[in-house]
Amino acid sequence: MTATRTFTRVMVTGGAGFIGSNYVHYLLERHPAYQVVVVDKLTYAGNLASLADLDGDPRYSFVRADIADEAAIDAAMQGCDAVVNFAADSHVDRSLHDPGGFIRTDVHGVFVLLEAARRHGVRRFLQISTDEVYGHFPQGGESVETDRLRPRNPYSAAKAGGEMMVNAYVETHGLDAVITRGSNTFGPYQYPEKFIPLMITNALEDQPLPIYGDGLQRRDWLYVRDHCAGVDLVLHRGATGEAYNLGGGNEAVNLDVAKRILDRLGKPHSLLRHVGDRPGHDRRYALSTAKAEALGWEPRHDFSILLAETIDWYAANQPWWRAIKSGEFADWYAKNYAARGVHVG
Ligand code: NAD
Ligand code: TDX
Repeated sequence: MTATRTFTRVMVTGGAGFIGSNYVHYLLERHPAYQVVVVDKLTYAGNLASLADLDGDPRYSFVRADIADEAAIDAAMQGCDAVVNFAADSHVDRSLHDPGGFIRTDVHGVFVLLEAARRHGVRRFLQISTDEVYGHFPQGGESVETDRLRPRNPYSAAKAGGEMMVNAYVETHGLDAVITRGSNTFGPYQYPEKFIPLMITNALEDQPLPIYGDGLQRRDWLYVRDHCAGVDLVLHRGATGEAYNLGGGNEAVNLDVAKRILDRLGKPHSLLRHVGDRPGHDRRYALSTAKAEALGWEPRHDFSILLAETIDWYAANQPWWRAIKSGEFADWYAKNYAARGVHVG
């Protein structure tokens, strides 16, 4: 029987991002006596609007800092007994343009957090990792936690590097750390560079939906709240030094997902545009989740309902994503998509 831990003050790094902000809400709902310290650099992907409802809540505080800044992290970690690290450069396409930034945050930043956690006697460290560390599994079957890591792009290589550093601190310093490897996550507050929110928001704007290559790549979709529930369970009950897969059990072909989005919004399939493929594009990810389920994780598998809810959220919350799309995003879109043959502007 695995013991359930409790904490008083949890540092959530990257808490202004997509999954991190959903997790901060989840954590305070599930554990109303906890304090949460959000540490976030507020890169293009960080958005305090996603946490605005917590302003004034005495349990919540926010520190703007880079996880690679030793002094700032040292100060922010005072009094924290757990750290959950969501902070990362997280978009594969951006790692093809600027891999250096990914090494700084996803490898070096993890090291800075681990060092601080060791010095402060943090009782539990949870590193948020990804199914991409396994590399792709094109022929059917599922990755299990003991499989060799074979990352195939700079993002996933950096995430695998972060995992290695976590393992080093478990082995050499006895740090109580755990790892989760989530699959493709979707839901409210996701930056619209990622596939599902990009397809939804482009459709709402009557813009073309860029499909990389043949569009027959497969992803396993995990609803963000299920991802948060898995993270929370592993934080409280995971065994030291172990990694846990968190997959949604919703394997789908990209092109089909895009068509479902168009159908829900009543938009024509003629908006689909096959464009130049992503270099080194992983064809398929799939995770065995038996280990997390043995711990008590129960994801809600109904992709149709959850995708429809997500589409409706983006349709109802247009100011949230329109503010993003009018800013830094426009430069990113021109840089990434013009090179793939999309007419931009
Ligand atoms: P996101 O890009 O939406 O958010 C990342 C957050 O981290 C942002 O708030 C950003 O400002 C912050 N950040 C970036 N660099 C930082 C730094 N150096 N210091 C402090 N803060 C920094 O990412 P997401 O999709 O919410 O992903 C969160 C985590 O989950 C990442 O570690 C990612 O690798 C992992 N993950 C994501 C998915 C997915 O499908 N989105 C799936 C599996 C795992
Ligand atoms: O414009 C697009 N067209 C397209 O066909 C984009 C942005 C994506 N795609 C394809 C590429 C992938 O096969 O859709 C699929 C999903 O792409 P992304 O949303 O970029 O996700 P992916 O590369 O699969 O990585 C995601 O899952 C693992 C997250 O971004 C990572 O942070 C996570 O670790």
